[in-house]
Parts: sequence; C-alpha cells; structure tokens
Amino acid sequence: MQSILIANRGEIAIRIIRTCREMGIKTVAVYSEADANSMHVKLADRSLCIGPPEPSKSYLDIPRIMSALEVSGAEGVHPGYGFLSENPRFAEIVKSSGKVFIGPSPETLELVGDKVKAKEVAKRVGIPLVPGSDGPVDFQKALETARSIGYPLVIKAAAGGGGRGIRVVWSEKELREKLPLAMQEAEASFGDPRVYIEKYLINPKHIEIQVLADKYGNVLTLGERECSVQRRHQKLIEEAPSLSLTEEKRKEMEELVALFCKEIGYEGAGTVEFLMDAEGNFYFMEVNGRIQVEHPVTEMVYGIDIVEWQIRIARGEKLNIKKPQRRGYAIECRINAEDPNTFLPSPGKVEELYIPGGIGVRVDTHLYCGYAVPPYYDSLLAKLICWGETREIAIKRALRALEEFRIEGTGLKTNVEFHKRVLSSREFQQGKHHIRFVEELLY
Ligand code: MV4
Repeated sequence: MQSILIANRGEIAIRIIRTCREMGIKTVAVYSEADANSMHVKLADRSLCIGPPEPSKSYLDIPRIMSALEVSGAEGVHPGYGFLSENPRFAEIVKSSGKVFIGPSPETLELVGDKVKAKEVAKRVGIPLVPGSDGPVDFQKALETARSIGYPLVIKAAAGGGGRGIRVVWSEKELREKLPLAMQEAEASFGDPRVYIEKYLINPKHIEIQVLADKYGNVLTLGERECSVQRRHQKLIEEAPSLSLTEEKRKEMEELVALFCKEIGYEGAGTVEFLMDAEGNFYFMEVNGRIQVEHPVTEMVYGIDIVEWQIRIARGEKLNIKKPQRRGYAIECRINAEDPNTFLPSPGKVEELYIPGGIGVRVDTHLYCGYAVPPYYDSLLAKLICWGETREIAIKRALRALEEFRIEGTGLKTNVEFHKRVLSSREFQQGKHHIRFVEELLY
C-alpha cells in the first residue's frame, strides 16, 4: 500500500497521517467545505473536497468518498472512528472496487453490528452474559423473561449500540408501555425493530479489552481500558490499566476475548466492551470494530502503535510479535468545546492556544491558533494523555498539564476545569467511580 485515503477529519485524521508518514505511505485527506482550513487538510500529501458541511453530504456520503478514492488512486481507506467506520456496506463497496478497507471484513462488521448475534457468539465461547432474553423478544417473550429475571431491566435495540436505543424499565406496567415504543423507535432509528432485554446492572464500571487480530488467526490482546467517567454515553476520561482488575481477572477476560475473535475470524483492531459490578463480575456488552478515540492510553502503557498494526494487518502482514510488557498507567482527558455548565457544544475561533508538553505527556489535537472550530461535527478539540509509573503520578501529571493548557477564543468554551475537578476528586483517585459518577459529582 503506497497511498491511503483517510475518510475522516479532526484529530483522528491527523493521528492516521502521522503513522502513514512514519511508514512511508502517502496520504489523501478528504474534507467538507466547513473543513477547508482544517489541519488534516494541510498535513496530508493531497486533499480533496468532497462536499458541503453536513456529514450526510460529505463524510457519510459513500458515493462521494468512493469518487475521491478513484480520483486519488489511493489503494487503501482508513475510516477512523464514527462516520463510516463500522458500516458493512461501505467496507463491502471499498473491497469490491479493488481497494483495501483498513478494518474488519464486511461480514464481521455486519455480525458485531447485530448485538443479538454478537451476544450469541459471546455465549458460545463462554463469555458471561447479563441474565436476559436469549435473542430478540416479542411482547409475550418479554413478559415471560421479565418474570424470571425481575426488575429493573433494560430494553436494547439489536441494531443499537454505544448507548443508542437503550431504555431502563422498573416495573411490568412500564414494560408493557415501553416495549412497543422501543420497537417502533428501533425500527425508525435503525430500520430494524428487534429488541432484547437484560437485567439492569446498577452502577457498574465500563471496562473494554483492546484486541488486534490478523488474517491468519493470530490474536493479540492489549489489556483493558476503563472508561467509567462519561456523561450521556460520551466518554470523558479513560485509563489503562483499571484499578478494578487483578492480573488474574485481566488474563481471564483477555483469553475470552481472544476466543471470541478466533471464533468469528476477526481481523483488524477491535474492542470488546464489558460492564463490571462491584463484586468484580464482568458481563459482555458489545464489540466495536474500529479504532477508538481512547486507543492512546493502550498505546502508552504497551508501547505499541495500534494504527500501524491496523495498516500492517490490512496489507496482509502477520501479527508476529510477542505481547509487549505493560508499563505504568495512562489517563486520557477528552478536551471538548462545550459549555461547562450546560455541556452544550460551544464552538468558536481559537485565538490563544498553548498546548502542554513535557515528560509523559501526549496531546492529540487538530487545533492551531486562528482555527475556527466548525459547529457541524463532534466537539472533541484535543486528547490529553498522561503517563506515569504509578496511577498517582499519572493523575498529578495530568493535573499539571491541564494547568498549562490554554484554549481561548470568542465563543469558545472548554471542559478543562471539569477535568481538574474529576482528577482531584477522592472517588476518582481511589478508583471508586462508576458510570454514574459524573451525575453524582455534579448534582
Ligand atoms: C447496560 C447497563 C446496565 N445494565 N446493560 C450503554 C451503552 C452500551 N454499550 C451498554 N450500556 C449499558 N448497558 C445492562 N444490562 C448500563 C449501560 C450504560 C452504560 C454503559 C457503559 C458506559 C456508560 C453507560 C451509561 C448508561 C448506561
């Protein structure tokens, strides 16, 4: 592969360009009219405008991306995260046009995109599941399952994921009301009315295992990330390793994830998501078939370039490395353009910028002084990732780096102060936080 088109924008497009450069691979950026002045456009070897600002007419528009791919002559496509990254139709179209999709096969994306099918595979290989319906439910089956597992429970859309299409139900009365609504909503949002139910876990932790797998059945797991600091399914802080896992539990989860990947012939980078209760029981949630926003924390503790391995796997190389030694602790803070009180997006022009640095500090960002943050896309401005020999050192270093960070501009607000508050809190420092921590911290 001599040239790769990056079907994305922002910090992840730059992240991919950097690895391509180091590998001697030329890059092609695509951009919307709102992104003409974006950093990824300036950094790529070549850039092509693909349409208007709205994602549906640019970064999500398959024909426009395919035209750019044809025109550019690039041999591969890296989809980044979000946008088309887990779209099996896009992966199939790229493949049938004779190009390389840097990610799992269309069949795998189809399978893991179906939460019911993914759960079936998890069950087959012995991964613990939350008690619930085996497969999709109709009204009758839902009531039966609910009577055997009890309340509270959650209704989830088979085609949902990442928190989309999930409802908590506390009583049979509520189930009778909400089930038809959930099915209608699933049909309207995903074109698939199938829903399933699970016992609702109270205040769990979100733990995910990173995996790399090649075309030849070699699977390498790279430990976990804990992503419990989130608000409305938007992760805000991620770290590796998690204080909540013993080496023994980590090994058990990694072995199960490797079995899952081998069972379905998984290829590329991926993440298997779990919830963990206060007793340390873990339960399968879903699989993400893409590079994730929070991948740098794994890179920092394992000393490995995950994007490099995505590309090497896609071009047919063997994953012939032994598992790297994990070292120390890494914490990522997502710096968003949002109002600190309302959490609403707050884009604007960057007029003053100072990016922290120094030992153990990595910042992945597309910001530069004078850049106008467009209002059309997610509000991620920068990822601050700090490493330390111990978790305490990583936290202190992150607080030091947050103190250095300066992002100022008219209309531009950030959540830098929010991060200082979380990192200074006793719950976070003791690792006692769970997925409802932010709500409890703020209210
Ligand atoms: C759950 C749950 C509690 N019990 N399933 C939301 C995202 C999706 N990946 C799974 N999600 C949840 N599933 C059961 N049986 C609570 C959540 C959940 C959640 C999970 C991870 C991180 C943040 C969350 C926020 C709200 C709900």
